[in-house]
Amino acid sequence: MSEVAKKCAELIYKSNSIAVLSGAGMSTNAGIPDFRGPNGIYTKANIKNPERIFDLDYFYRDPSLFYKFHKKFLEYITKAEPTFTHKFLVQLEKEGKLKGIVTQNIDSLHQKAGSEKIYEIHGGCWKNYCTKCKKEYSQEEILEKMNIEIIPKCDNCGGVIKPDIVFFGEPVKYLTESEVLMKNSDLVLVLGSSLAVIPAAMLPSLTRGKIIVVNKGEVSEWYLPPEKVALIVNEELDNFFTQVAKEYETLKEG
Ligand code: CNA
Repeated sequence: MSEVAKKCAELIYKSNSIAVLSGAGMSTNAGIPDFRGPNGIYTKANIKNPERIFDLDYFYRDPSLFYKFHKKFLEYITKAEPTFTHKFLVQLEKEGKLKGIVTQNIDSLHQKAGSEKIYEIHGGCWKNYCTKCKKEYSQEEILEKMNIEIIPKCDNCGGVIKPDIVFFGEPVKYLTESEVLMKNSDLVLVLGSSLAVIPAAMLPSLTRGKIIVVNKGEVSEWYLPPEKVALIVNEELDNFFTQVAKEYETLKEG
C-alpha cells in the first residue's frame, strides 16, 4: 500500500462533501480511448488539427469528419462497462460523502455504474437532435441510421442530426450547478483529466477545501491553486483506487 493511497483514503474519510471532476481517463479501462493520452484519439488520429473533429463551424461545413470518428466511438461506448473507480464513486455517493460528479465524459458510464447526481458538462451521446427542426433521436436510432449512411439525416426535414455533445464553439452545460457543487465541497477529486479544456479545468479551484488529482500522464496545473492541492498522483486510476478503497475500509472499521 503506497503512502499516497493512504493519504488519499484519509482525506476521503475525513470529508463530508466530495465533488468529482472526471475526464476521459476514467473510461480507458472500459475500452474507450481518451483524447490526449498515449493511445488517445487526437494522439493517434492521422489528420491535421484533430480538434477540428469537434469544431462546430467545421461540423456545419463537413459533418463527415465527425461522423467517421463518432461511428467508432459509439461502438466503444455500447460495449463498455463501468470500471472499479466508477463503482467506488457510487459507493461514496450512497454513503452520503460524494455530493456530485461533474463529468466531461460523453459515454454515460457514471449513469451505467449507478451514480445519480451527475452533471454532463459536455453533454452526452444518448441524446441527438436535428440541427434544422430539432426532432430528437436516441442513440439506438442514430446507430441504425449510421449503418445505412455516414451522416445521419432527419426523417422529417432531411437536416443533419447532431449528438447533444458540446463542440468547440458551444457553451458548456450545467455550469452554474457545477460551480455550486464545487463551491460547497470540502474535497475535489479530479480523475483522469489532463485539465486542458476550460471552463471544466477551472472548476476544482472553487472548492473551499482540498484538491486531489489522479491522472496517469501530464496535467495542466494552470488552474490549480497550489495552496489547495493536497495530492497530484501520476498513477493509473483503478490500480490506485483499489488501494485507496482498501485503506478506506480499514479506516471505517476504526
Ligand atoms: P484528455 O485530455 O484526453 O485527458 C485524459 C487524461 O487521462 C490523459 O492525461 C491520460 O493520460 C489520462 N489517462 C488515461 N487513462 C488513464 C487511466 N486509466 N488512469 C489515469 N489516467 C488516465 O481528456 P479530458 O477528459 O481531460 O478532456 C476533455 C474532453 C475529452 C471532453 O470534452 C470529453 O468529452 C472528451 N472525451 C471523452 C471520452 C469519454 O466520454 N469516455 C473519451 C474521449 C474524449
